This record gives sequence, C-alpha cells and structure tokens, in this order.
Amino acid sequence: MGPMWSLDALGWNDRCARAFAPLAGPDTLPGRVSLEHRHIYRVLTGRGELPARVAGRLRHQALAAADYPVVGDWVALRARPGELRTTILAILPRASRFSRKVAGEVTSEQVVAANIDTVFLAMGLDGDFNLRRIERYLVAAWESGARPVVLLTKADLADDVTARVRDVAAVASGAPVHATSARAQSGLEALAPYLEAGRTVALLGSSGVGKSTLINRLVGREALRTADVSGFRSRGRHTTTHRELVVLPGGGLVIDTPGLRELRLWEEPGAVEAAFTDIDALAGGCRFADCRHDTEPGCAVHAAAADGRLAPDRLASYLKLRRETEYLAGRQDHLAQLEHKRKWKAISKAIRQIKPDRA
Ligand SMILES: Nc1nc2c(ncn2[C@@H]2O[C@H](COP(=O)(O)OP(=O)(O)OP(=O)(O)O)[C@@H](O)[C@H]2O)c(=O)[nH]1
Ligand SMILES: [Mg+2]
Ligand SMILES: [Zn+2]
Repeated sequence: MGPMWSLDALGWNDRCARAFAPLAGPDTLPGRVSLEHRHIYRVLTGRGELPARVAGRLRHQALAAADYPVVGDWVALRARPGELRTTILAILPRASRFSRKVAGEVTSEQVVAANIDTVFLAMGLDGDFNLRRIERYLVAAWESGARPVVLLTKADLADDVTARVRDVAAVASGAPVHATSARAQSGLEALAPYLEAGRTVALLGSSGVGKSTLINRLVGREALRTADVSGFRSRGRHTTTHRELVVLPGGGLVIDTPGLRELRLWEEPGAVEAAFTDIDALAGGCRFADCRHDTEPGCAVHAAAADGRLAPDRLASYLKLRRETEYLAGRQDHLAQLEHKRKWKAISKAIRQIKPDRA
C-alpha cells in the first residue's frame, strides 16, 4: 500500500472537492494518478497507493487519447473492500494540461501532464542548448495553464552561465530563468518557491538534460533511475520510460517525464503571439493592423530584424511556429467540418424518413 497521503498534500483543493462531490459514494474515493504503465495506473489516495484500471464505461466513452487518465489527473476511484484492483470511474476536470501533438499524420492531442502549477522547461548548458527549441517549448507552456519556468541544467559544464541566462531571458517573454547543477548542488534553492507543499511541477526537456537526476537531488535519494555517468553523451538515451509523480519530503510534487524527442505543437496560432511578446509589441508599428510580418510593406517587425533590434533567427522561429499552428488549426477545422457534415447528413436523412408520415 505504501505511505498514506492526506489529500491536501497531494494538491487537493476546493475546485477538486466540488468536482468530486457528485461522484462520492461509500466505495468511491478521490485519488491522484502518479504512474501509468501499459494501462495499469498507480493512484495515490487517502488509503495509500492503489493499482487501478480504467472502467469499461470510461473506455467506451473515450473519443480521443486525451480522454484517458494521465499522470497528475485527479480521478474518482472505486475501491471495494476485499478487491485488490480498483477502478477509475471518472477523471475530474483538468485545471491545466501540458499537451503536444501526437507524432505522425493523425491530428490528435497527447496530454503529457495534468493539474500542474509550474512547468520546468529543462535545457542543458552543454550541447543541448538551443534557443529555438526553448521558444517552441514556451509556446506550449504558456498555453498549458501552468506557469513556465526555464531551467538551464548542468551549469557546472558552462563557463558563461550568466550570458546564457541572459540570452534565454531575452526570448522567454517574462518566464523566470534559473541555472542549476545537480552535480554541484547549485541553484537548487531558487526552485523552493515552486515546490511548496501541495504544488505540482512537471519537468520537461530532451533526454539526458538531467531531469531525473535533479528530482533525485530534491528527494534526497536515488528515487528515479538516471543514466550512467560513464560514457553518457548529451544526446541522451531515454533512460526514463514513463511519467511519474514523485512526492518530495518538503511536500511539493514533481512529475518526471521521458525525454522529448521533438515537441510538436498542439496550440492555436494565438499561442505563438502570446509567447513572442517582443514581436507582438513591435507589430503595433506595422503599417497594416493585420500585418502578418510576411512580405507586407511597412512592416515594423521586419524593420527591427533588419536593423538588429530583433534577432532574425527569432523572427524566423516565430514565422515557423505560427505556420505549424496554422497548419494544425486548418487540419482541425477540416476534421470538424467533416464531422459536422456527417452529423447533418444523418440528421437530414432522419428528417427525410420522418417526412412521409407527416405528409
Ligand atoms: N555535469 C553534469 N551532469 C549531470 C547533471 N545532472 C545530470 N547529469 C548527468 O546527465 C546524465 C543524464 O541524466 P538523467 O537525469 O538521466 O537525464 P534525464 O533528463 O532524466 O534523461 P531521460 O530520462 O532520458 O529523459 C547523467 O549521466 C547524469 O549524471 C549536472 O548537473 N551536471
Ligand atoms: Mg529521466
Ligand atoms: Zn508586420
């Protein structure tokens, strides 16, 4: 069963209580999903840690991958006395969710973590460092409903830490940036405010940036498997294979995730604007109010890129991310239209069938 948890310590709040109230029953209790592995879930509850499966009814009602429980979700769990297995009956509405687009042709959303207060976007101060990637992560993070924070890990490997922090802050649209080293145990105290009791943080980033190592430092023991130091290259080996919520001794909750190979956006085009506040501000000076900063004359954004006030790479990155979200939005509209058409076809068919009786 593992340790017993108070729901408050797991991040339970009034919002959860209101959502759970109509589902409550003698054998139905609330819990928080801490692990998912091959359709078996581990759920933390007031009665300890329980293994669970998804109820058949929830499975049948699920239309998309996002309708299944994910780590961080609050769920209603049926736990009958004497039964070993418990059943997840329902997922409580998510207060926040970090999503990405599933790889491949399908237009569908994968929820990486739910009900998170803060997203730590981890990037290594070694070969992993890439401003364009952090811009991409930030677009997704600003949309998640959680607060984005950039963590520059492996600070012990860089000699220009201050300059790197400054470079990232310049593209972060106000998100805090911290440099940390799990090896040198430095910079970790700055993370304390995000890790207060009952607060949830999700750690995201490429494989090998030291996400699990950092969590182990915060826990104070080797709770999670990390890559061997010997022969490890910054490229990463995907040591962590599933998401897991870890309760820190100080009461904070941290979700470890497998390294992201690539983050395909699952956001509306507006999310890109929100993550590029500098470009948004410059856009006020464009001749046309609806300037897309493409090839329009009198574009203040292009002017800024030409005279060095805006990094040309950043403008290119903005245009690329916007194209990606617009393409996705187009696809979603297309799917929505197909769905709409199908419904109306069914309805008009039903009407045709009714008409003869009426006539
Ligand atoms: N120099 C240095 N190495 C570190 C630091 N933190 C982690 N590492 C090393 O980086 C390697 C990868 O660490 P992990 O914690 O497994 O990385 P991860 O981000 O969890 O990787 P995945 O689970 O594959 O996504 C290990 O060899 C760690 O020892 C650090 O602060 N400094
Ligand atoms: Mg890991
Ligand atoms: Zn413009």
